[in-house]
Amino acid sequence: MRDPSSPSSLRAATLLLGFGLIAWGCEAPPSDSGDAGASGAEAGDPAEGADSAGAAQEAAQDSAQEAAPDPEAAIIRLDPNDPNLEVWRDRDISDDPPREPGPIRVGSVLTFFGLPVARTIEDLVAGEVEVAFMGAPVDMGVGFRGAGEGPTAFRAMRRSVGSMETMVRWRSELTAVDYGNAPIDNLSVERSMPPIRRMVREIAETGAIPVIIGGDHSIEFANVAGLADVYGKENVGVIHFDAHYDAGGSRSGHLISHAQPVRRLVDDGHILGRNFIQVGLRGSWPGPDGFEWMRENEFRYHTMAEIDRDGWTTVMQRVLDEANDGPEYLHISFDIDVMDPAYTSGTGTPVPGGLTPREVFPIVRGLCSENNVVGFDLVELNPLVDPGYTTALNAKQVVDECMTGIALRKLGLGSRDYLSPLTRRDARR
Ligand SMILES: [Mn+2]
Repeated sequence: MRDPSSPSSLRAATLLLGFGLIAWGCEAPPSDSGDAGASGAEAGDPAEGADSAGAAQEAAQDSAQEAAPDPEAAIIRLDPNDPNLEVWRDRDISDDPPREPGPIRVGSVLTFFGLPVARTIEDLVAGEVEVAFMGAPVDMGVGFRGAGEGPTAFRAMRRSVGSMETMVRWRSELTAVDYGNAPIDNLSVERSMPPIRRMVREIAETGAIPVIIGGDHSIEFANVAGLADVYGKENVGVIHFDAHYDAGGSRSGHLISHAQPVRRLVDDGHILGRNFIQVGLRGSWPGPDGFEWMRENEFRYHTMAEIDRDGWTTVMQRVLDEANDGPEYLHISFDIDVMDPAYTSGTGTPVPGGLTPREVFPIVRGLCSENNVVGFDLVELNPLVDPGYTTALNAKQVVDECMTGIALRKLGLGSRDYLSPLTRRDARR
């Protein structure tokens, strides 16, 4: 064996290191590979005397710092002197008239399902609110505008609620309010996460169920992190309905977008991978790396390929059984693109071959009736590309089915199979 301190060994070691970094860069997202390649090239210079990975990286960093700044790489910073810099952090209720706390009826003003409005935590508590809807109009996580108009489109839908299937009108069974929109920074996904998370936490701390209408799927991070803050990191399960697995790596340096909330939640320790169930995955993303990552983290997932092979009824029972086998509390994150674009073309990243309304409505109603649902989000409704309001109509129905399920559970009728005797052929007299 050669002396490890000899120059040739050093060169071999540093070249290997460089090769290793480049090879790692190939597996990493494209944005990372450039940096890794540059470090590898610099670490390959034996004159730097690198005898370990740490020393090589330090040398690379030193030379990077000494290099003249690249004017094209300059980051334009936020203006710390702008008096409105932090205005996005809090909802402004300073103009509200003095009043007794409690939900406020607002007549024909558009609210989610025509519900009364609540403005403060005190309103939620005084009204003994069980479900608080809120809007999270983030759309820069998609990369183009439109999903941010989701809450507005949702509030504009017809107000009828309830289902003939169960003969339950959830509006009569549950105390629900429109809690308004989260005060996001509509120029920044990153800065929009804290106010959404805080609002979700606020609602959950009163014991109410936050129902968050997006907005793009980046908000799943804030929603689940907010619930984990209240219920505990190991106690919350998530069912992620989506064509995409949304656990992507760095995107041009960004660590949160509509393609990354699941990765952030797991990698940052807000939720355990084994408490995550994915339903409806299809199309070109992820490749093997993404599926390997899910397996390493003990995810459960159900692709459209599984549904095509085994049939929806079978897979639906599997998902319902897995949810019952999960932790005490459940959040459902419903990306409208899990449904086929025939029903939901009004979304940012449609993928053909998705679920039908006939498949989606019973599973959502079943999940919400059999489980202790503590949160629900409906995301990626983009009314700007929704001809005929088809997507908004289906999105509203998905949420309506969950509300019916929650009402069934409260009435002691919580079962995936529950149907009113009046609508069942086998119960006919
Ligand atoms: Mn998604």
